[in-house]
Amino acid sequence: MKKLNIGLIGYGFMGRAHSNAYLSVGRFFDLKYQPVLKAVAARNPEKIKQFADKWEFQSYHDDWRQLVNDAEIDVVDIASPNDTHAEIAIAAAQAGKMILCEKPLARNLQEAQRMVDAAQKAGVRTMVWYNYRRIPAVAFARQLIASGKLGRIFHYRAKFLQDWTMSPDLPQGGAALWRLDADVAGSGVTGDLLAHCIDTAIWLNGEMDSVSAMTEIFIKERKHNLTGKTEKIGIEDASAFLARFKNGSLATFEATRFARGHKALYTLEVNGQNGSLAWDLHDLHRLQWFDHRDEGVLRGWRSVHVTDGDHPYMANWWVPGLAIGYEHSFIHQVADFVNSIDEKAPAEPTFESAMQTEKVVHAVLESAQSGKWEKAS
Ligand code: SOE
Repeated sequence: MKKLNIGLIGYGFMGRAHSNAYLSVGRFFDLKYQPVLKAVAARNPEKIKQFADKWEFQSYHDDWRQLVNDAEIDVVDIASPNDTHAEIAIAAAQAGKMILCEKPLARNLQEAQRMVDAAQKAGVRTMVWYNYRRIPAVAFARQLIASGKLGRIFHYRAKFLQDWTMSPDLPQGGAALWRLDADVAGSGVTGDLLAHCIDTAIWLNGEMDSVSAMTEIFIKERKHNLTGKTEKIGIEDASAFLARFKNGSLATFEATRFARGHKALYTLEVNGQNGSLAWDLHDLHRLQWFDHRDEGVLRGWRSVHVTDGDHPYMANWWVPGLAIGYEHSFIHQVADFVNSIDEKAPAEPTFESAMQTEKVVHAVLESAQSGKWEKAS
């Protein structure tokens, strides 16, 4: 089988999720190319060596430019903090590489557009790691909606709740806490958490027309790990918005890092003319389904265990009834990307289609400032 040489940038939480996916995918999926962990790059020379050894990368660099300019690398995979995405992606496009990039695509709309332009100019394949699309129950929800089973959609409802930043003693900045530093992250929960909800929503229910949002920074200052000084916080701790979709449906979205007791509660619900569906990340292998066309006396919510060979991706795993988890969504995304190479249709979302999510994120932040409804596409 032909090899696909991967050059990964970043060794954090996502560096591990992606490395695991490249190593596992060929054992479970029939692939046109076999990913090879060719090189990994990050700033800290010691840590990157340890990471390369642990995950069996063939080489490592403490400067991502060496990896991007290596003629043997086919795919540059950006799993480093948000402030690095644009510079690396543009250099990778100019070097003619395929590019995978962690979400959100960039810190803001302008940076994201420059990435899209560079990739289009170079004619290179791209994909953004919105992994929740590849959870079998979520992919199954998409099949049900696309088949028309729900009929006309009236409502979409999503939330992503966490509580890990509630302590005022938690500092901002540096390796593990760059998500709290506005210069690095771009935005707070809007780009970090709502971006997932928006990506899934657009995929399931089409484009959004307009949004009306509110955001809040509950803790206004935190010590900065890099300067040692107490500095202003520029990222929102909570963000909620109302949306109108182009198909006429109404929606509510909420994300926060201040929902005490919740660690990563991503839930979504869709209500249509004939039925409704609901999904919860804490029970990710189940899809709740209600069909109004059922016989009246038997009508009720069904909890479908999405582990059958007929369910999306599941034929590649165990026997019916045995569940898979979070990390598998990344494996599915690699499988889809690798098998899209040489095909006309790209694996979604590409940089270009992820701009729809970037536009909504931008509109949400604008609306929270202006206090007005803002166009989202
Ligand atoms: C933040 O805590 C975070 O890790 C996000 O950055 C991820 O994208 C999300 O999937 C889980 O939460």
